Amino acid sequence: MRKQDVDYSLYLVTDSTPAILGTKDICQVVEAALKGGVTCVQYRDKKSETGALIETARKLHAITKKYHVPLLINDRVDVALAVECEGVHIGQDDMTLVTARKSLGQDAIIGVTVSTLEELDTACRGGADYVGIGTVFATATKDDTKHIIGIEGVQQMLFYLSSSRSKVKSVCIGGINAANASQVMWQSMAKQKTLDGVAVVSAIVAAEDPEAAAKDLTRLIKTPPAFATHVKAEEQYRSAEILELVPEIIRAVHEKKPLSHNMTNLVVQNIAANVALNVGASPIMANYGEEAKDLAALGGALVVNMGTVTPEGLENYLKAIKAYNKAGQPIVYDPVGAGATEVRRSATKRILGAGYIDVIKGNQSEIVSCTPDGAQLQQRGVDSGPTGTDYNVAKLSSVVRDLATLRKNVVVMTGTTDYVTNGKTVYAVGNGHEYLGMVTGTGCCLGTTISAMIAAYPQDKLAATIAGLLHYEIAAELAAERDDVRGPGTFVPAFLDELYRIRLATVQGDLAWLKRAN
Ligand code: 3NM
Ligand code: MG
Repeated sequence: MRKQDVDYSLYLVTDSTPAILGTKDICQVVEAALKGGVTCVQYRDKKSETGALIETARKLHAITKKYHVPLLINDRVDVALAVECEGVHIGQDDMTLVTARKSLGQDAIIGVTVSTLEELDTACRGGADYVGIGTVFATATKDDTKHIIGIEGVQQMLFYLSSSRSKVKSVCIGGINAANASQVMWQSMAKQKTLDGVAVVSAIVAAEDPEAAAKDLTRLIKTPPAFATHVKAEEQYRSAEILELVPEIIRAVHEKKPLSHNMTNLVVQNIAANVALNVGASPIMANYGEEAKDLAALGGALVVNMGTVTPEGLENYLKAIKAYNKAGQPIVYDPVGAGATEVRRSATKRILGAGYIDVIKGNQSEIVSCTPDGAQLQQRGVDSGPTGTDYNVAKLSSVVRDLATLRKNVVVMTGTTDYVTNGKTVYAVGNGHEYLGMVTGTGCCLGTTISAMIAAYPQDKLAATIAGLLHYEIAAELAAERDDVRGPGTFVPAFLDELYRIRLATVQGDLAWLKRAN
């Protein structure tokens, strides 16, 4: 087998410790895994003596050869030489790539563990055949992991490989299993460059049936996750084209009456439920994560609103996100006050790391706090802008665009002008009224409105999000202008009226309200 032709798609790393291998026989596990579809095997044993290592490696090589799959040895060039297997995998604390290459020659496969861009660069320049990118998620299998890099970290590495037109192959490692494999493959993609595969230890070695586990993983890494099916990443509209879709989207909400499942804060539950009803959705305010599985099956959308986050609440959000991702139903995340406290910053990280979010909606500082380098930014209160930063329109546009590109989703940054993008064009929406800022919960209710739109119109979440913004903000304008509205207090009931009236008018074909879109 030529080393350039090696298939890294399901890369098994072995572990001989009782905690993972149990009482199973390592050779039987590897053979079962190969039957299940494993395409590359690394023998990793940090404890055994050299003699025993060589003996086991020899047996494993006899097995992998039958399946035409390469066997690599972790760290030990001497063992690889002794058994004449296909190569080695070296970590950052092991012997250098140059030394290993000298000993093994050009035809050997040499892989290197990388967790920073610097290490990746060194590995590429040094002639690595592939890199093992990690640690993606915290894992009990390796207790001395240095960096947990998340899917975002993997994506940065792929971005580098793509930009440098590198031919070095890549797999990622750390906490990969059947629940996240397809998501990791899809979400880490950068500039059309995908991982060549995933590397797993416990997902196969600790499995009761390693063959079935490998089969399952083989299928999952080739299948896009449920939530990816409706993403039109390439979509780009002229503004007028989006406006043409708006009535269709509002009608879809009216006809489907989608579930809007709100996990929201105590302040806004009542008004959010009323807003959902009047835009035509069916609201449920359910903060208990265990319910999410059943609710996700009803075909609606989830709103995760971090307004009054608690440790228990956070665990509930994470459960619900997993359930909605699994069902392929959309999620809106409202990172209320994301930068205000350490608790919220870390909650945001966990929420964004827990799964795929279809739409992130927040004010300037909240959106900035969701960006990889914005996590440091301090925020004064839940409604303030980023401090010490002079954000002009160009900067705001690039912040939302970069975040949407990174997340492969839709990002909405609200303000006097709202910015919406799926990572391509940034659309500015200038509608709304100052009364929205004088009543509590109106930002949160926009998240609820968007959830109704994307649940009813999942085939185009960008257009659905913009439809939600226009419906919502034009209703505010119409309400504020009414004679019976004399301030923020009388505004609230009038606003609910106008949300309702816009929906009915649209269903009846009266689109006069939409002429106010700007
Ligand atoms: N290397 P599991 S993480 C062997 O980050 C190894 O370099 C890692 O085990 C790294 O698939 C890891 O059971 C263990 O999470 C991965
Ligand atoms: Mg090592």
